[in-house]
Amino acid sequence: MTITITAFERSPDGGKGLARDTRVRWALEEVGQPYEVRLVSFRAMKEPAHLALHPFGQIPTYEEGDLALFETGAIVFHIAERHAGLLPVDANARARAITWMFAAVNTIEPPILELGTAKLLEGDKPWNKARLPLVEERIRNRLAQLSTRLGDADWLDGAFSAGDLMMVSVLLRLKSSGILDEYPNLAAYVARGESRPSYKRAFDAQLAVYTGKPPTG
Ligand code: GTB
Repeated sequence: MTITITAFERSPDGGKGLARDTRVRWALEEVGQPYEVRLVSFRAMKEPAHLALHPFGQIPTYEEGDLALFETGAIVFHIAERHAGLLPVDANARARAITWMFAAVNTIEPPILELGTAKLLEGDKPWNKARLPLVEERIRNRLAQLSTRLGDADWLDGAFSAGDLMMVSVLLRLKSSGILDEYPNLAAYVARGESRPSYKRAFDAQLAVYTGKPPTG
């Protein structure tokens, strides 16, 4: 059955791979599933046809036969459940990998998103100068804890899993802030994720949308 995802017709990040279709593309590449992409404009995202797929009018969505999903955590989990390669077979190890998926979107991602909001949408507010360091501090607290847990391991719990895919995807958003580099083991962890051939294919595919040129790999 054909898998179709949606992505920005024109990503505001200029193809840096920060829009959330990249993590879905990455998961599909990891498990070797081909997929098609339907590009949507900001206007089309708010129209009934897209809202029927995504109640919040966002990308990405995931369609496979009569199944339609939204929310990247749920989409990546679905891919990982249906295809080998992203979740361990052992039941306890599998549960732990799923826990890391939730930790990525529930515990690590929220303060990182707050930083984006504070910088991009609230820069002109009189209280922004006082708020920004507080948001950055919340991120540092979480990164310090995550850094301690990762230690000198390659991945969060044994072999690379959907938990790492989600965590690396979430942390990538911090690269331009410089905060990630304060935690060398986390910076190396993200670089390890980015160096996976499946990530590179996903990255190149989303970049090709922006440049209009087909991926070279
Ligand atoms: N919780 C949802 C999920 O994980 O699927 C969040 C989905 C979401 O935020 N989608 C964004 C969207 O559709 C695109 S990824 N936004 C349009 C809208 O809400 O109207 C977020 C994103 C957007 C842009 C950049 N960027 O330019 O760097 C990075 C990330």
